[in-house]
Amino acid sequence: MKRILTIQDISCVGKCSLTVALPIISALGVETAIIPTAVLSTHTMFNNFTFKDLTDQIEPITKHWKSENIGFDCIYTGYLGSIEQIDIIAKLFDDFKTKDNLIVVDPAMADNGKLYPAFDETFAKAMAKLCSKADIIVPNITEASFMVDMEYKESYDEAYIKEMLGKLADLGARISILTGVGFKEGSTGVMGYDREKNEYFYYEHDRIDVSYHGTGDVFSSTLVGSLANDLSWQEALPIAADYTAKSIQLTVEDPNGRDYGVNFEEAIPFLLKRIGK
Ligand code: PXL
Repeated sequence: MKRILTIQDISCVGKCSLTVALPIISALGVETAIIPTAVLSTHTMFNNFTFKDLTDQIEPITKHWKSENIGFDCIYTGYLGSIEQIDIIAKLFDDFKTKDNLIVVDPAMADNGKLYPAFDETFAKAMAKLCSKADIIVPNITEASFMVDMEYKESYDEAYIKEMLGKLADLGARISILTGVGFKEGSTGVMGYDREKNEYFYYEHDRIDVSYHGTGDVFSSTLVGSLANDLSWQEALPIAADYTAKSIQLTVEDPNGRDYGVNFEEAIPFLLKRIGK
């Protein structure tokens, strides 16, 4: 069984970050080790959330793992709380990178043209530096625009997206994947670019016109879990996109649905069927 390490906060209520990554990656039959970077009562879109920083735990945890010879097939980072934390995780990448394992960075820090409340442009530049150490990066268009200094656009053409992917590739990762890319009314999708092969891949699907938190985490967790099932990134992208869309659809259809996150739980059977488990 493959073993993934995912590093992100645990928002106790909110259906994002670790409370999404753990169940999804585990459901895909992959061992999921974690480093919780902070404990929050809820995600940061609630008011008055509590926040306990755990940065000082990261190095003791990894030091213990080193002494036990514990390694990982993949390291996947999501929402991170501070530049100090990013610097420590950059060092962790150096310590745990092997010639075969995969580093995936989802620079979860912004959406809909705006940075999340806790972040500023200096943080976005630090995240861009972390992306330069990854094999695969998974920003949305807003996050990419902050990292590569391009104007954020709500409507755009393929040339804009390809320019953005080119600039993301220049950060250093082999594969750059942009989420939330739609070229026509009623559609959205994901476009990836493999820098070494100079290859693009686009997957488009129907857009459900609602916005929930944690959908990026559902997408990235599914991508990472699918890669750990030995799928190529081009095979994994449609699965991650379809599962995220299914989770959104179930949330919209559920009269008792939570508006702070999506119903990824009841979509797990769909995911397993989609991946052939
Ligand atoms: O899903 C991204 C995310 C993760 N963790 C925390 C968040 C958010 C988005 O707002 O606030 C704490």
